[in-house]
Amino acid sequence: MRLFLPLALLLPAAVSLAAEKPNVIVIMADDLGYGDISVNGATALKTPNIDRLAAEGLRFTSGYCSASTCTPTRYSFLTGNYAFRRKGTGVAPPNGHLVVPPDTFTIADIAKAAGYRTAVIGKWHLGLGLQGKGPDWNGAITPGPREIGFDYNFLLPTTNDRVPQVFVENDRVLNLDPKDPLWVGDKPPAGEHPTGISQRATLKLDWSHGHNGTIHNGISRIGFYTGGKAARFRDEDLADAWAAKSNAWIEAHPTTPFFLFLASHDLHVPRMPHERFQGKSGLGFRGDAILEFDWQVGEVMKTLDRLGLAEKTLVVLCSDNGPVMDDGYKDGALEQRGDHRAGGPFRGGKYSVYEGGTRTPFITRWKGRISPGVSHELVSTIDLAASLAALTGISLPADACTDSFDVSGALLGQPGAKGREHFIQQDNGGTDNFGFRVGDWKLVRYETKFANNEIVEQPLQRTPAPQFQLFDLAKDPGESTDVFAKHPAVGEKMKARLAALVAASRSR
Ligand code: NG6
Ligand code: CA
Repeated sequence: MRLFLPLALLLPAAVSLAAEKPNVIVIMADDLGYGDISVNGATALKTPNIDRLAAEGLRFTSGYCSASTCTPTRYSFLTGNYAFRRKGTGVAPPNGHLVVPPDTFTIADIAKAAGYRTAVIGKWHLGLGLQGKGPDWNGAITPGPREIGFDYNFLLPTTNDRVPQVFVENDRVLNLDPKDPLWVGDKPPAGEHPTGISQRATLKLDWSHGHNGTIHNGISRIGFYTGGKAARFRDEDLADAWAAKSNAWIEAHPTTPFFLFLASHDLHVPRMPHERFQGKSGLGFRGDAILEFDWQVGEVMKTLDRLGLAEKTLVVLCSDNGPVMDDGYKDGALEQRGDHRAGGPFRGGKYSVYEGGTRTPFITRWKGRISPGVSHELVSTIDLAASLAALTGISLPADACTDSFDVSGALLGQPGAKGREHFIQQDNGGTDNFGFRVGDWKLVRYETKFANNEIVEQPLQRTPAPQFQLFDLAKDPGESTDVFAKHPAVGEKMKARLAALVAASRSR
């Protein structure tokens, strides 16, 4: 009896939870450019699964990640805070500590507060372990995702051009033999240790810059490691691992609402797709990795269809930054690109605050709830936290998600619903270079007076640039004509507004 009463009282809530609150899957690609998918105009290759997602959902023409490198975008997606507000959120090194403080109220905490089960599967690249210590590779690797709201995690701990090539499941290196401990360092170990410099002739994928440390699977990396031989994976098998783990996790409890952050490693370097995708795009391994990513999207959709969950699940497809060709390995991306334009109509790519650095594929699908179409509203991965809170009826603590706006109406394509009014784009860490979009105006601010990777279809460049530039994206989406001198009042106003938003502790 005593048990019966609370259960009976809980029932209506549980029923309405299942009826109202969608499962949420955020599929984040790595270095996928706006123009890399056929639904956004690519013709050199086809992405049928992503195209189907778009045909059944909403495709955004102004969907952004918040930074043009990986770690700051992911930090902001999880926390709803601009990464430039917190030091140490630039690209994380192999032994980096967890850059999200465990007391942060994250998007995973929002999902948990709403009664969801939560998981992150795929590339992490936000550091693990305590500040000053980093990950204890041979012990319990905490704090990590479990300390910031994820019930389950299956990770590539850094990014695959950085060491080590092992999976972390929850807080342990998977399949680690204690008799063969894993050592990770930023200097080579004492004694004979083959690297991309000493054994360059043996590599199956040669490096072009950096990436000449420890060799694993014929590919040299950033950083050094020894041991953990039984735990090491093959680069070619990463996508299969993400698909298998995601499907298994979804299938384990399909009736409890869930939040899954599925972070693919495609198409980050070293691009080493599975053999069944190699050579299939005709654009080299970069194009083949796009096909592999598209396949992963298809696998998730198949699972949702099989379990009858497509009508109960909001799928968000996005990228962590814009495209890059040669990012450190000689994989032929530049030479074999043909007519393919990875950034679509936009200028700049990864590392850039021009549009191509952050304006990336962005698609939402919730069958039966989102009317298929195209949206020109401005939305960003940083808004997913506040939007999820709104969708699930969770009120945000005042000091949480300080730069995340509730754009849930725009994400669901509700008539008249608006996206953001303004948006700050950053490159890596720091408060140097910004893009700032207000309506169709775009201010570019280079404290460094150098633009990074402004022409994606060339080797990485650092080009001298004026400190401030203004573009009218309505007329000039490719940011080719600086109109600051023509519209000084607009430019000055945006300079001041950007400076104020950067100096403030929040924008929400
Ligand atoms: C850069 C690396 C690049 C890539 C990037 C991070 C060199 C020369 N370049 O420092 O290869 O790893 O960091 O990419 O080492 S991200 O998508 O994870 O942010
Ligand atoms: Ca990236």
